Parts: sequence; structure tokens; C-alpha cells
Amino acid sequence: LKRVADDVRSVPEEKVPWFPRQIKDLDSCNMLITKYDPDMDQDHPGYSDLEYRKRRAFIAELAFRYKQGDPLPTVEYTAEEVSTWREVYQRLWSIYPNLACRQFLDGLEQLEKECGYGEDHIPQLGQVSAFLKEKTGFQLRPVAGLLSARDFLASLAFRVFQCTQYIRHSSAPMHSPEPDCCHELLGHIPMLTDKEFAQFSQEIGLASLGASDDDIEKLSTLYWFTVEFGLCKQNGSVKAYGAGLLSSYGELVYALSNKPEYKPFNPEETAVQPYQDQTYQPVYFVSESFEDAKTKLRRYSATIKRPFAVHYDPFTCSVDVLDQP
Ligand code: TIH
Ligand code: FE2
Repeated sequence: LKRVADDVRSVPEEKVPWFPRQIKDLDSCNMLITKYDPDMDQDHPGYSDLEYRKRRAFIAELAFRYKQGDPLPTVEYTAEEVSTWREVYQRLWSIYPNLACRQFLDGLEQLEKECGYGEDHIPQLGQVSAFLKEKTGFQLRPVAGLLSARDFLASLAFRVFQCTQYIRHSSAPMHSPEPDCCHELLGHIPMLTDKEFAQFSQEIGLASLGASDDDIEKLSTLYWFTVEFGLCKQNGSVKAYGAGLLSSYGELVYALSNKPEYKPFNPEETAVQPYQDQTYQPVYFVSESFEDAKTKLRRYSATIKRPFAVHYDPFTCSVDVLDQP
């Protein structure tokens, strides 16, 4: 797929990477990073489980075929898949009240009351997307695996959250190096029911459109240490708001033990912190409050320099590109 920047007329001398201008352009934001998938990674718990790999290929195909506006695919989960979900759900539930931030607990409570969340059933993306749309205007689209940072962030500009639909391997329910439906549904979705969180997620997305590779790297590192692995102070103790923590029993317990290193959240510093994604993080960033993380991250996103400005038009679900002389 060749992408050209010919529609960004406003920037003659600079080369601006292609970016989606309309929500349907997200059909082209599908660059996958396959380093952790079960066909490529010999350390993946499903690598030698051919049955699992076949199932993954089937669910991936649903995402490959998806076009913006299609109804979200429904997956009939097997008894084994539901039992993995149950184990993840129960284990996490036993520690959420102590370790998760208030906004997350509020979101999850609503999802349990109004959106069919529970330990016996893996929620379907269609139902969750309809619910989120009413809460914060976010909608879901299926994705086959881990997306490139540029494509993932771009979708946030349109209040679209890209969700995997397969579940982790049953032999390793407490941590997965890849996103899976436990990670999306338990880690991300409760936070996306929060209006302000939704707003700032979209702002990170808007800041990423047409940004340089260097700025994408910084934005995705920031995203990593906040939206994925962020901690914040709340009522005198430290709580998790990062989705990568809230979907991994193993890492959630570890992050809030006294083993890892903590640093105060400061976007300029956090944006250049090296990170690794194979196992637990060696360092976590702690914000003074959840609100403080949002404000600082927003402020930082707004400083990313581009030779043009973008404005999201919610009526047409498109991005206006404005000249910045
Ligand atoms: N490690 C997380 C989990 O086990 O749920 C999943 C991911 C978080 C960030 C990227 S993949
Ligand atoms: Fe994630």
C-alpha cells in the first residue's frame, strides 16, 4: 500500500507523512507489528499450539475483512476461551478494589450493570461499542493484532479505539505480551467511559496526525507510560489507571509492590524513557492525581510542532487541515 501526502497541499517544502482525513480512511491504518504474535514469536505461549494458532488466524481474518461502518464481527467464544476470561476476570476482580483508580472502578461498575460485563461471558465488541458511543462518543473497530503506533494513535483522533478480539493463551492468563480481548475490554474500555479521558485520548490522536517519526516515538512512549502503565496518587495511596496493568494480574500486583522503580510523571522526561514490552516494566511513572496526568499529557501533546493545524469536525467525522503560515 503506497501512501502519498499529495492531499496535504498546505505544506510545500516539508514532507508530511500520510494521515487519515476521514473516518473511513482508517481502513488504511492497518499496519501490524507481528513480533509478538504466536506465528512469529517462539516464546509466545501459543507458539506450539496449532489449534490456538488456527483460531487466531480465523479471528484475525474477521478484522482484515472489516471496513469502517460494517457491523462489528461477533465471535462465538469456546468454553475454553470463556474459562480463560473467567480466570482473568476473577483474579483481577479480587485486587481491583484496592489497586485500581476510582475512575476505572466507576467505569467497570457501569459496564457490569448496563453492558453485560461479568465473569461468565466475554462481551461482544458490538455491544460495547454502542455503549461507549453513548457515553463518550468512542467507537470500536476490530484489529488483527498489535498495530503500529502511528496507525493506532491516528484512530484515536476519530474517537475510534482499535480492539483485538482473540483471547490470550489459556496457559498464561496473568500476563500477555500482546494485546487481547481481556486487555481491551478490562484494561481500556472502563477508562474510555470517562468523558475527560476520552477527550484527552482524542487529543493525543490529533497531535499524532502527520507528526514526524520522532514525535510519534515520543507520543507513543508517553502513551505507553500513561494510558498503558500509568499510576496515580488517589486519597493518599498509589493506584493504577494504565490498561496494561489493569488487564494483567501479574503486573498489577508487581507494579504496586515495592519492587519496581517509580518516577514522578513529567512528559518531557517520560517521552524519552526507554521501555520494553516483553515483560513487566522496570519503571513506572506516578502522577500527583489522575487529573494531573491528563492535564500534563494534554499540554505536552499540544506542543508538538507541525507546519499545519488540525481540527476535528464531529459532524462529518473528518479532520480539517488548516494552514499555519
Ligand atoms: N501485558 C498486558 C496484559 O497482560 O494484559 C497486555 C498489553 C499491554 C500493553 C501492550 S500489550
Ligand atoms: Fe493497550
